[in-house]
Amino acid sequence: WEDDEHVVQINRGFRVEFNSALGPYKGGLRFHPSVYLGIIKFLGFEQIFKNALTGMPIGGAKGGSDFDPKGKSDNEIMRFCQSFMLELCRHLGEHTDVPAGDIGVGGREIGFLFGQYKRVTNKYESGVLTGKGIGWGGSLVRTEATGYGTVFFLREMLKVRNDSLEGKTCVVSGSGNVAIYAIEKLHQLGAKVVACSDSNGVIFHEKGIDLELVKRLKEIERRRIADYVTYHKDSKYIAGGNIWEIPCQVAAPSATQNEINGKDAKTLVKNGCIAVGEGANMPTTPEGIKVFLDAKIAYGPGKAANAGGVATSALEMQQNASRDSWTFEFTEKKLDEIMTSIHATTFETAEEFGATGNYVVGANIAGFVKVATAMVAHGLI
Ligand code: NDP
Ligand code: 2IT
Repeated sequence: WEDDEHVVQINRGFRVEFNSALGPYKGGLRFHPSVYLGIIKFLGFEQIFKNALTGMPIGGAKGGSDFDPKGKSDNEIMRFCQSFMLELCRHLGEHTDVPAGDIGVGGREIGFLFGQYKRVTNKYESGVLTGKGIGWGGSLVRTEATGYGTVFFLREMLKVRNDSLEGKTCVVSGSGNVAIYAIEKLHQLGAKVVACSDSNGVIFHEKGIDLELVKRLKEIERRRIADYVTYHKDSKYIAGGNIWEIPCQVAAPSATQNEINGKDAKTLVKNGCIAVGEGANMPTTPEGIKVFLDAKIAYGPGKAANAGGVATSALEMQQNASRDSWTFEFTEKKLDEIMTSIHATTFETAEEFGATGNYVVGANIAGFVKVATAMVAHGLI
C-alpha cells in the first residue's frame, strides 16, 4: 500500500480458517503491530468454541495484519484496507468465510474493506462482512454487543450467587470498542466503573468514569486516554500504571491477551474482587486463571463472556439473508437471551462434569462437544 508520502509500504496479512463444521468460517480481523501467525491461530482456535457456544450457525476463523493504524491518516487506512482486501477477497463469501472487526478494526475499516470487496467481485454481498454501517447492511447493537454481552454474562454469574451488579465498584481495562460498551452497560445496571486504560496508561476517576468523554476522545477524535484528565481535574492519570492494582469488586479485562498475570490475579482477589468477566480474548494467563479458580470467585472466560459480539454478527447475517433490519430493542433482547443461554449451558455443563461453578470447564466442554459431534457426523475427510 502507498502512504501519504507516496512511499510503498509492506505489511503481512493473515487469515486462518480453522473449522467450518457448524457454518461458514467466522471471526474478526485484527490490525496491530504485534500480529503474527501465532496470535491469529490462538484467536481462531478460541473462536471455534466461542462460536459453537452462541448456538448460531458459524464456524471459527481469525485474521489480521501487523499493520499499525496508530498515527495513520484516513486515506492511508483506506489504501491499506484496499490492498489487504485485494488478496483476501478470493477466500471470502457469505457461505465461505465472513470476517468482522477486532483490535484496530472498527466501522471505518469494515466500510473500506466492504467497498473493495464489492469493487473487485462486482457483487453487493451484504453477508460477506459483519460490523457494517447502519444504512448499508449493518445491524443495530453490533457496536455495543461485545461489551453489553460481557456485562450480561457477569450479571448471570452474580445471579447464581444471589448477588447483582447494583452498587458494585468496577474496573474495565482498555478504552476501545469492548471497554466502552462494557462501561455503558455496567453503568446502566447500577454499577460504578472507576478506571479504564489504554496501552500507555490508566485513568482513575473515583466518582465514576465519564463515558461520554471517553467516547468522544476515543471514537470520534481518536486521542489517547491521558487527555481525560484535562477535562476532569479530580481524576488521575497513571502513566504506565497497572490497572489491576485499583481495588474493585468486578473486573472486566477488555484490552488484549495476557493482561492479567498470576500476580495481578492475586492482587485483585486480595482487594476484594468477586467477579471477572473477560471482554477480551484470553486476557488472563494460565497462572492468573488458577488464582481465580482456587479463590472460587465468579470467573467468566472470554470464549463464553465475550461471545455477544460474534453472536450479534450472526444476527447481522440473519438480517442480511432475509433483507431485513431489526430495531435496537429487539436485537438487544436477542443478545441478552443468547448470553443468558450461554451462561446456563456453561454452568450446567460444568455441573454435569463435577466442576460446579467452573466456567472454564463448562465452556470448553460444551463448545468442544458441539463441534466434535458435527465433525463426526460429517465423516472423515
Ligand atoms: P479496540 O481496538 O477498539 O480497543 C483495544 C483497546 O485495548 C485499546 O484501548 C488499546 O489501547 C488496548 N490495547 C490493545 N492492545 C494492547 C496491548 N498490546 N497492550 C495494552 N493495551 C492494548 O479493540 P476491541 O475493543 O475491539 O478489542 C479488545 C479485546 O476484545 C481484544 O482482545 C479483542 O480480541 C476482544 N474482542 C473483541 C470483539 C469485538 O467485537 N470487537 C469481540 C470479542 C472479543 P491502545 O489504543 O493504546 O492500543
Ligand atoms: O473475538 C471475536 O469474537 C470478535 N472479534 C468478533 C468476531 C465476529 O465475527 O464478529
